[in-house]
Amino acid sequence: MDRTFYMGNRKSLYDTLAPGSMVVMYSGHAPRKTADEPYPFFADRSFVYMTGVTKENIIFTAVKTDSGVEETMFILPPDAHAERWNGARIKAHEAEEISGVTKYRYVKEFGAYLKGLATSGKIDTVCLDFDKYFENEEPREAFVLAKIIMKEYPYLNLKNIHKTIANIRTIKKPCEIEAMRVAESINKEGIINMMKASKPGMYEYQYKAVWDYTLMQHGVLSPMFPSIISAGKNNFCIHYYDYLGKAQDGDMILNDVGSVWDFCGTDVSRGWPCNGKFTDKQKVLYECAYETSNYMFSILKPGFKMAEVDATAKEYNAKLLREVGVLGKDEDPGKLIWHGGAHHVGFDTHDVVDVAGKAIEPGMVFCVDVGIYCEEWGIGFRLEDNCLITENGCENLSKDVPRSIEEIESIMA
Ligand SMILES: [Mn+2]
Repeated sequence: MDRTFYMGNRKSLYDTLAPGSMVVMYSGHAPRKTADEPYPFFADRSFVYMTGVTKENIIFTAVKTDSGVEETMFILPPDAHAERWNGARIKAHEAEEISGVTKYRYVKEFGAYLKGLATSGKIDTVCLDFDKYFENEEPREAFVLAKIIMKEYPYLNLKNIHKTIANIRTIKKPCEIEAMRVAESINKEGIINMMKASKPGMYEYQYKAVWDYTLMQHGVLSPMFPSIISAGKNNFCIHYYDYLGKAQDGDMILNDVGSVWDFCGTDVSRGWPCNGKFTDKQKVLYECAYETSNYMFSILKPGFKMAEVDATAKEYNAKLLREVGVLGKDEDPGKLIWHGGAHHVGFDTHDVVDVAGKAIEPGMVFCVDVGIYCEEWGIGFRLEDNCLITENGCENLSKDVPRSIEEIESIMA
């Protein structure tokens, strides 16, 4: 991404703030895994969305006054010993090239910098991304700072900018869409490679190896999210990560995977018979999912209520399943349809967006996920694509990943 993207994102944030506001954002730190080994570091995605910087323990601040906005990034100081072991730390000119932020200090100066501002009368509000997901999670840096501010500078207001950032992240910029297109082309290659390699007796981890290999060949060192790749009855676990099962002749393979490019993620699911030939029962169920997905892409457009996407897909899918006699007239569709999946994708797989109660708008990208799980027949799979909303309708960004029975069978022949 060009730095003008990050500068534009920050400007959108500043436009929502009153003079006297100070923004503080953290890249985060990796939790400890075991012994002296931390988990691999993964920078906070809102921090990356605003700065492009992906290094650990970096702080970004912006102070808005009547005369403008002053941005400062706090980086780690040079440390020959630490850098010999763990690699070079980011330098000011490198961070400037990426982010467009021009003023730099070292992290250890942050406390004094904050004190100077807090006691100068220049700021009255500190704006933090209070991002909390799990009840018992370790408090993120924003919560730690908030505690300090309440104790040391109780006259300052605290403002939560989580929803504001989510709102800015909701509509994708053209460069994000272009990055997603690159990721989708890698998805296509990876999924076709898995389809071509597929055969009875193949282990789930062998499918995963094909997928990971394809991504690595494109310099995508890690997929967007932990890949879900399963065979047969394991497909009935929606978030399955064991990879130890073996495809038996007649099994369906399910995968729910996504590549990423320039931080922009994708999330695509396909299902196929491991032997390359759909049985009659697999065809009946697959056609229902396929028709439902096609129907959704034919109706989604600006103005459609976001909250109704999943319900509409479920209703249509249930209608088809009833028509073919798989679902009884009075049976609950929940028997076969276990989930929706209309989540937005972007810098996060389940993207941080603000769409509650809102209508669909151009530039939104979300998944259309149609899953059918028929335990009685031992067949479960999902068909998930990435829907970009356009001015007049929508576009299926993952349409080139084989979707129809004919396409899948001909690739696997
Ligand atoms: Mn999904």
